[in-house]
Amino acid sequence: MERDLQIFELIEAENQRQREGLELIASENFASQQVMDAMGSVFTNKYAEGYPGRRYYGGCEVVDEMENVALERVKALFGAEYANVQPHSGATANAAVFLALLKPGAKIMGFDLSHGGHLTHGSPVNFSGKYFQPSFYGVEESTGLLNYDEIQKRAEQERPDLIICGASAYSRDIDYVRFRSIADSVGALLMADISHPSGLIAKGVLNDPLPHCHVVTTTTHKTLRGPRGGLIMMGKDFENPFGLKTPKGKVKSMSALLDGAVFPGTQGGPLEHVIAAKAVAFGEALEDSYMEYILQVQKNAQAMAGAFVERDYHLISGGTDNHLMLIDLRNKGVTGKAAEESLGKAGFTINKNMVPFDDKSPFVTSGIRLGTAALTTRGLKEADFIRVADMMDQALQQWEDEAALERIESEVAEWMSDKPLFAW
Ligand code: DSN
Repeated sequence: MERDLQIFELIEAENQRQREGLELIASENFASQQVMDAMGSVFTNKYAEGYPGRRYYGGCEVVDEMENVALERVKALFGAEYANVQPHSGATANAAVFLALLKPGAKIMGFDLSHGGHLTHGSPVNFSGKYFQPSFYGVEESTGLLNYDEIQKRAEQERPDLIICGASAYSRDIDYVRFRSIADSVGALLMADISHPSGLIAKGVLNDPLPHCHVVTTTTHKTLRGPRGGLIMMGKDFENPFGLKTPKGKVKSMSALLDGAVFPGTQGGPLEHVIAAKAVAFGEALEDSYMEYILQVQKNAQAMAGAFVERDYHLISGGTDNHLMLIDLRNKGVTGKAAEESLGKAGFTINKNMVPFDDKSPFVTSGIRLGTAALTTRGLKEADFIRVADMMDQALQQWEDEAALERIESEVAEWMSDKPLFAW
């Protein structure tokens, strides 16, 4: 069979695009070669519905061993008593948790998407807002921060069955102890979706939700730097505090409910090649070099945030504790959409983003979101991120000047030309 040049040429074009540009999308990263090798391995050929030791297919002995390694590594990484590495994505991990813990029509309370939450935390366009009754909390307009007294009041008004903490565009740490006390006070279960900061949480750089939240979900490809995928964990296999039942009416442990909700509840065959790549990434994250990487991600974010503030950019909450920042561009006379397009022409890959209390639509937006995880993987340090902020400022000041944007793009390509995607 001839090699599929059409697709492999496109893969090479994407490789070149990633190498020449400055990747600042907060949810992206560059996986190591061994993570990608595991993902492209023969495990892609194997069906393995079920769990290690209890599969619905023959020939699963090697898959079982590999999936158990993934489970042991991730439990050691997060200090978790329970993990399920099969969710195909963060969205399916969240869907499985809702299926396990809630009845259709149950009340959920999440972080408002336009304030930094996520689609799967109750958005009306998502399953979570269609099959459940959502309500939302947000940040304070004056500070850009979560106000836990207000969340408490909102929870008392709404009496949700499940509270979701965690966000995709919130640059500050989260008080999980306070969230648990709010959940307990209204009889709700508490789930943390740590998809964005999971790498920083794994290494103890941010607050740990596992001892406090009933369930924790995450993706594996953001700060965790693995393959695209999802993960569900519990710090402790809670003894089913609300007597939740299986469809057949049996009271089960939380872990049994969650496993059943992933398979057969929401998924069929697990992506064992992706699980192998997750195992490799968890192994990398257990190494000292990943600790250094995570500390550098945070230092870089602080350096870049400071550089933007010095250049009169309005950062929501004034700065960052993690790997990302949300910038309101209204004082700069450019929308998020125009900024994304112009910065793209200048060699920066970013995404437009709603800011809290935005007066523009999600297709236009007033802001942009930036993260440091990917460029830190390429080996950039604090001084480099100050240079990135300076070059972005120049591009934004000249956002309508095609020639200026082209000049900046050449400078970016020249700067990045000798930098590997994965430098650790
Ligand atoms: N799309 C992801 C992000 O960019 O944050 C969340 O799913």
